Amino acid sequence: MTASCLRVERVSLVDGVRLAAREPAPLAALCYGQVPGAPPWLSTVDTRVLGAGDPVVDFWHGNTHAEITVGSTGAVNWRSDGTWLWGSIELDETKADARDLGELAERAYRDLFRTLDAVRIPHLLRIWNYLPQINADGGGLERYRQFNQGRQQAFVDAGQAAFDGAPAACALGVREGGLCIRFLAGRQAPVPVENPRQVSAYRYPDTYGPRAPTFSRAALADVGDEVALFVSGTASIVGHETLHAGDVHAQTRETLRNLDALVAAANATGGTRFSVDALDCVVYVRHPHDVAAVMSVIDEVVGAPSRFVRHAVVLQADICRSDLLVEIEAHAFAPGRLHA
Ligand code: 3EB
Repeated sequence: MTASCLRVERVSLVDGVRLAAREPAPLAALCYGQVPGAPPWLSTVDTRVLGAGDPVVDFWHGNTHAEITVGSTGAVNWRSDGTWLWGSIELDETKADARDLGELAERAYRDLFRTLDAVRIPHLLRIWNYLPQINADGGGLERYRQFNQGRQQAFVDAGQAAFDGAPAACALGVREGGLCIRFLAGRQAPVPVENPRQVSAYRYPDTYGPRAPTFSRAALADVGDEVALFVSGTASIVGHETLHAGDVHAQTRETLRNLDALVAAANATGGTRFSVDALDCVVYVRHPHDVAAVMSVIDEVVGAPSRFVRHAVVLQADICRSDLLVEIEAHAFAPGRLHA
């Protein structure tokens, strides 16, 4: 069923530059790592690649036979093959005259929802958020908490699912640059998945900020005769509390336990057979000197020969709670069908 085909091809930047010239053009190219003078077809995530790694590109391919329409709606640059919609927002905070990061996020998300209306692809599946100075004080409130205020407000104002049914997401901190948001939307509502070990993020108590973060722990979507799994940023949180503050080994183990629980919950929901060792992941590490420790735990628990380890992208980034040292997000495809 090519009608809703979607797949991701993860390649090195060097191969990516070569492959970008291919026809048909991909729906999107999300590049992890710093690329001075990045070509316009690359959506870059401006963070350091850790370990021996070079920048990596995830090519998102939609319907190979459909023509790609390109447009912009407010702050959103978007591409669509008629079935899938990829959007990219970059807002320079120093130039936008927003009161704070919350107001900027609210505007960004307002334009995001206008884009879904304009392109008529209504359902958000996955969002990538990159916030400059995520843990810094924004004038009485941490900037991540301000972001959460504006994000949730925009969801509510647009009549979008801000609680149950929210899309999968991640929110990481980058040192400099603007507010950077990427998103993938489709024609069918995703099936949200929560982690039984964790309080849903949209139900976090207000000790983590006046408005809760807006995301589901994971989302499932039909993609032809396969099911796509989008795993949100996952960290060492049990219930709603951070565990193992200051212990990067234990945080990595706890994060992997959460991924296990989440994949089991996804399989129970969708009748699929995803497994952690076959996920394509991105590992965010706060302190570059922790990368060896993080990877040694992952090697030991998941297995060094696994696809998870072989395809892992390891990046330096700040995590949305200042006591979190590591966070892992992922996607995967497996045979199955959610909706008849
Ligand atoms: C957590 O579980 C860790 O604000 O969009 C993970 C994934 C986290 C997404 C977001 C935040 C977000 O709360 C942080």
